[in-house]
Amino acid sequence: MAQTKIQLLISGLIFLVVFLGAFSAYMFAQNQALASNVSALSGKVDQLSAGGSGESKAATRTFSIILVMFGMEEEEARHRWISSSIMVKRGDTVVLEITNTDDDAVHGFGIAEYGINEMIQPGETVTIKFVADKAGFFIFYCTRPGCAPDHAQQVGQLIVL
Ligand SMILES: [Cu+2]
Repeated sequence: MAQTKIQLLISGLIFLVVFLGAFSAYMFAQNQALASNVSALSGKVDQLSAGGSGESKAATRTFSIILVMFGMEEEEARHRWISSSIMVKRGDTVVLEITNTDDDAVHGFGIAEYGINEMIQPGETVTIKFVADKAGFFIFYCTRPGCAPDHAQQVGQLIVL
């Protein structure tokens, strides 16, 4: 009886060791895949701006970001940043030309980690220039609470590789 329990315990332990081994191998492979995806993306950003040279040099990258309104009534209107996702390389100089197409409300544009907080009047375009010296994933958002009922959904992302 005692022997059966010990046998059961040992086979349980063996199973656990094999399972953990397989799991770590799987996680390691996932990590490698992610790392190679990031470096492939990084190369893509270079190609896009340098016309296919693939060289890794800091560049100036300009983007248009337009706050677009969907829906007729202000109460139901949905505001979205288009483009809502921009990607650069660390060290790049980023120029954002941001337009507020909402005729009725002032909106703002902020990226907390980069100390950016600009007010944009209805119909106005504001240009922001900064060096993307921090790598990571940053949310950009409207900085004018109360601009519209969907204020909290006025978000996008800056990815710095
Ligand atoms: Cu807003």
